[in-house]
Amino acid sequence: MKAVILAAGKGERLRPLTDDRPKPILKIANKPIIEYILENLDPFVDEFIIVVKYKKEKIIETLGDEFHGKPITYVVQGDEEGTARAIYSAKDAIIDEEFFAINGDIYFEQEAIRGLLHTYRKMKADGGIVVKKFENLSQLGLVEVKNNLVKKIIEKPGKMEGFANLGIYIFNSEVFDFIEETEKSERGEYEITDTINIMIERGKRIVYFEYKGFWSDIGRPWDLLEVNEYILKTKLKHNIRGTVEEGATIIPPVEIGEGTIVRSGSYIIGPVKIGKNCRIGPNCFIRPYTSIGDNCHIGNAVEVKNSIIMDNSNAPHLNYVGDSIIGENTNLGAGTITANLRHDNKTVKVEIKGNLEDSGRRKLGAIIGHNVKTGINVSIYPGRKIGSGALVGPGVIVDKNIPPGVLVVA
Ligand code: TTP
Repeated sequence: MKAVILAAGKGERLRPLTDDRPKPILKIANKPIIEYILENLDPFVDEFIIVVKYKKEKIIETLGDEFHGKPITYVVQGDEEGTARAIYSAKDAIIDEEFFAINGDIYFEQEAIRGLLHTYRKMKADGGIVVKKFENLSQLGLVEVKNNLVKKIIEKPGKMEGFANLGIYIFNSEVFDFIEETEKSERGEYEITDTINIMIERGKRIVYFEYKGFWSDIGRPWDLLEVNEYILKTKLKHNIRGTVEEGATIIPPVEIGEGTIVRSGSYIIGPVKIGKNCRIGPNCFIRPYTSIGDNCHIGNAVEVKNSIIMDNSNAPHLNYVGDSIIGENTNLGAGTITANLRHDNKTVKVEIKGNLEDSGRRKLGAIIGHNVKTGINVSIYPGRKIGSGALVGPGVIVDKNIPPGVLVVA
């Protein structure tokens, strides 16, 4: 059986982290999002088909042409947008067979795939979808069900309780005929949920599997923190491969990669994951739910908590990084501080595609892109974004988002 993974989207809500790369290769707990999906599919499939478009070279470079010995075929989505067109791009690679189709930007447990396949086979259905009960479906798709079958899918139905569409499907090749009949939705895209509604109207039997485990649709920056926390909390095993100097304190579970040195006076409270060839300390404080990539430097008098720091980035002297995300190849100047809490204790709002959105989090720090440099004593307000390639001069107070590639001086 094959699996089609949709990875052609622009990931605009995740800017600046997607300024120069597609969302599925962003790392959470030091592994690209898409690799977790491939791992979940691995026992059930013999070939992966990845639909790419936006910055496609970066996905191909990251994954190569096989995963766990199984071939990966890349297909490029055409000009028309939407999940239905994304799936249609795989038509020539799927001849008269069943296949999984999965959004390339979600995190879930393998049980979702196993349960879907089992239900689909048992019911001899024409298609299937994974659902999960939510109290508030406003950002999700409502799946109405009756007599073990899907009745209808309604996009963003508002604040109500019900089964959400998790973006995990099983089809056979006849779905391509129904995609050809699918028209553009109100938001100007061809949606696979509309295709499923057409299939149901024509008497096709679409089954659902109710999944009860953790699932996250990684759309906005704080979703990365939520998934990072979940992975570290539930999967991390204490494993020290690097060197820990005498006088450093490590409270498990902490994973430390090969070639990393943790110097004296550092205090690390797990769950924390640190990649390869990092320099940690002396005298730093790393608190739970922190992932630090490869080749990073966390130096003297630096505190990091509940954050993601991607490969080749440094917080080398006198920094506080709290509830923040820092992209690759980024350097914080001495004294660069992220604020992660408002004085009025209100939840932090973040500008997403021009609209101010409530993250729902009382604590949220900075979202810093790739290849950024901040000068000494830069102070960053909660929920502010710094675009990739930006240079932020000494003493700047970042109270507004900074676009990519600009120089900002105090
Ligand atoms: P979305 O999350 O709706 O889109 P996106 O990833 O581009 O993000 P944003 O809205 O922030 O720009 O997409 C759901 C999944 O489908 C995701 O895995 C990307 C994929 N997709 C495609 O492969 N092709 C497409 O044309 C679209 C719209 C999405």
